[in-house]
Amino acid sequence: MDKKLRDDIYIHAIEWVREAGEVIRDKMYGPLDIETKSNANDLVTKLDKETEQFFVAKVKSKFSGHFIHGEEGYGDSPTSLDGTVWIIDPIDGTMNFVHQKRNFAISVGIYHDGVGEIGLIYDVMANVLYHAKKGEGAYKDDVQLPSLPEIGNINEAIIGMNHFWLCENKLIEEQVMQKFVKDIRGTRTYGSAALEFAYTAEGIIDGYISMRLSPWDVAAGIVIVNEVGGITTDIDGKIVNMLDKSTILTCNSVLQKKILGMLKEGRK
Ligand code: 2AM
Ligand code: CA
Repeated sequence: MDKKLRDDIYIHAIEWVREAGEVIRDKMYGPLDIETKSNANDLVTKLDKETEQFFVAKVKSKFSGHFIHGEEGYGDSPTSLDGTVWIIDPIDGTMNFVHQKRNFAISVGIYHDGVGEIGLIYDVMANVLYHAKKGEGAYKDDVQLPSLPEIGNINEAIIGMNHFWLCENKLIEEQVMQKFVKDIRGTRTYGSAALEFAYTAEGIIDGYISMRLSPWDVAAGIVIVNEVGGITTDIDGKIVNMLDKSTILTCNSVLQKKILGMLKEGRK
């Protein structure tokens, strides 16, 4: 992608993410019109929808040839990654947004012909922006993030994951998941995949694993983690498909091999 064009897209994307965050902070204590989607705990609010509509309007007015792949379906729902595609989660961690009023993020990944070029994860309540352009490093606000810690033993690793995967896991034997949790140093559950990617990039957790995420949960995070030398695949070690749901493991490459090896033993 042309560097000048990418810089222009990046500047606008950051401006819109901050503007959307401000609107969310203003409106979040008003009526949220909470609905459920795939199950009783899969929540969506008026602000998820309005925020996505805001991005669709902004992107289409400034970059009319770009496509939008957004969680709430107001974009183009593209069937290919040809061209420039904005992969947007207007609120990642909606349960946190509704119940906790913190620990949710706006996640924007911008891909060109399938390559992740820009990643933005905005922690709305903390007013902290994690951002990266491919090949130019990852930043937390103005501070460049160093390369990931070279932790190579899983017994020193803190891994983000949802406890849900210990009780109902269609892909990995529960006993193997339990052994994994016992063998690592600790788990953390933040409830926002995007923030868990950002924390992995920051090195405050050593990785993040999930058995089911959507492209908008991970698109920005993959770009940011790449820039600090991390790697993201599905739990079989395959590249993540940005047009479909997927399992996810993100961490440094040494841990990745060890964790994939452990999980393979329990693969159903
Ligand atoms: P969301 O809040 O945008 O729905 C919670 O552990 C993480 O998983 C959040 O990033 C959440 O994103 C995502 N998530 C929740 N339910 C999901 C589902 N049914 N499919 C895919 N991702 C989901
Ligand atoms: Ca969401």
